[in-house]
Amino acid sequence: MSATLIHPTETGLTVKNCIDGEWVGSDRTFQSLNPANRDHVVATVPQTSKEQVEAAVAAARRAFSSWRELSWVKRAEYIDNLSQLIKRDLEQLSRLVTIECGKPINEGRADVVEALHMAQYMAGHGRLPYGQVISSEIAAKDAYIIRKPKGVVGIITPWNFPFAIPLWGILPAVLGGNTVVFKPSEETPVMGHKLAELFEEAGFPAGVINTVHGNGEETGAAMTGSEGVDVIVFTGSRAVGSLIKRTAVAGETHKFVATELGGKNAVMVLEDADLDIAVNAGVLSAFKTSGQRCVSSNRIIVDKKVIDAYTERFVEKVKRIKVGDGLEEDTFMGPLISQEGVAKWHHHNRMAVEEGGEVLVEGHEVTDGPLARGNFVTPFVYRFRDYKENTFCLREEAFSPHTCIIGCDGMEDAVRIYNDTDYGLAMAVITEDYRKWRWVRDHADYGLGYVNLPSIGAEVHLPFGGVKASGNGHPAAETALDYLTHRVAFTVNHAREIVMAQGLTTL
Ligand code: UN1
Repeated sequence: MSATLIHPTETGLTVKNCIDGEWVGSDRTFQSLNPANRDHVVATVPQTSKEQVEAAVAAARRAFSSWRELSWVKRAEYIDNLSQLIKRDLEQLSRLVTIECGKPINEGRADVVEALHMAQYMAGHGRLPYGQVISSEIAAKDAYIIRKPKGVVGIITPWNFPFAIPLWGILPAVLGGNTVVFKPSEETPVMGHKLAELFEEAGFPAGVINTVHGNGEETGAAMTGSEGVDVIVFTGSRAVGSLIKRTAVAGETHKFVATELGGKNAVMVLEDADLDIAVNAGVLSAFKTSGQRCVSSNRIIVDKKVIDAYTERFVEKVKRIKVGDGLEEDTFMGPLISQEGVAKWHHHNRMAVEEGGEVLVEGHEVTDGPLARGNFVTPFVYRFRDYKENTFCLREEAFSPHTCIIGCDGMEDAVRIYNDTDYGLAMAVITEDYRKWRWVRDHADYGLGYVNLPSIGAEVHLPFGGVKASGNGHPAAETALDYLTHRVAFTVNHAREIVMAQGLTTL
């Protein structure tokens, strides 16, 4: 375990809102605490009121008319500027990710690298076609499908990828000609502030990307309720996502909401699996980011023919996990984000025991030694040799290092168990048999599927999203341009008379 928990240089940063190019505070503030050491205040942050949110929305609306006039290539050049700044600051930004959200430094870097990839991808996209030319029934007509911006996009993002996930929405939005109001998670405002500083340095004109800080109840609700917002892109919990879906679009026909919510993901280990890959995939899926990815797996569904061998090797590996300060390169699991996260982890563990799970690794909260002032817990692993339906522990997302090995009878049973939740985000199947993974591919419900890999680790040029309660079918990253722009039809007649399609007569 770590002996150093003081992160001496990054203390007491001041975070501001950026509205219409002006850096402004608020009369109310809150603090961002280091999850590895709650005595360390990383920043003081404005709590943004409804009026300030409306000012940001108005600024975005004003900026929209000139921003949409620019070419896609020109808008992409601002994004290219941003990618160069991210590269320049990569180490410093990665360290800040680790300090503010607790992820070990290799994951802090991966977050910033993933953001960089999104910037590179969108910068390149500016030179791709933004529409299609389509043949008409009438030879003298040319028809086009072109993309047009939707207007003002509100983007609300989570703390667990505080640098990458905002760019999954912001960059396609601005490339498409929209303007943005961005609310970073209240757990990771410093990373939101860093993004806002880089947007300014990259030269984005005032008002194109406005950043407001604050909680969901006041600031988030003001954004989703604002009449001036045309699209809401939300990544976060199922509870908040369904609240937004119910309230944001009520009575406002123009407003569109894209939600990216949780998962109760799984790794399925079939009887022919390579057990080295299966164990590794299980550990990475369950415990990377301390289980705090929406694609983390709380379930490892293992064929009963190999469950004993699997369990032994899995537990042995889990016991070697190093929990500690994320700034130490060999730390595998950092702290949970908050004390609420720790309480939720305890609750899920208690429910697993109450519902009959056989505990294999008794996780504990670290309450003494140098980690005691952080939100540190160790992995919790349990087993159900036979699947138990209608449980809390096997159906509800724990978002923490809490995972269950579940026995199954063959491939079809594995998929039946996998599908038995409200969610459908990420799954992995471990098998050497190409017929089996193809069957799983076609019968499991998911937005991100993997073979001989963990359920985590998606790349930005793929759609990121889920089915069922995991979202509303509008994935982020690769796919976001689709719903952040309108695809409009545009038809031009080149003849000297009007000839109608479908054989319609004219006078
Ligand atoms: C999340 O799970 O909250 O696929 C985002 C991954 C990362 C993104 C995860 N690229 O694991």
